[in-house]
Amino acid sequence: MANDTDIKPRAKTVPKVARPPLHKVILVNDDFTPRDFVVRVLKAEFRIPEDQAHRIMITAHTKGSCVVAVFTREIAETKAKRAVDMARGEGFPLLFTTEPEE
Ligand code: TYC
Repeated sequence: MANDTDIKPRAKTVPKVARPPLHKVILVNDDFTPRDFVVRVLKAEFRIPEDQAHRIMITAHTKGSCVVAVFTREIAETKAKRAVDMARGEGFPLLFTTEPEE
């Protein structure tokens, strides 16, 4: 039964779960790294299947760069660094950069 002591419920609070901002890993073209090696790095470090890795490599080769994938900042930076280290180990100038997604 309604009376003067009824407590008015507050407006429901919607719990906000903030999503971490994502960062792109970008593959940059160069004139020296062999195509096969670029594909091998994409497969090994980013777990990208052969056909997709080949398409990403060709896009970077023809357009100058290509987004490989997006991750949280730390994962993007770690993967980019490991991929670059893999290339340096073989003496290739291959470059992966990271940047925040719009
Ligand atoms: N341009 C290189 C070649 O012709 C291949 C290549 C593709 C290198 C993509 C880097 O991000 C790259 N051997």
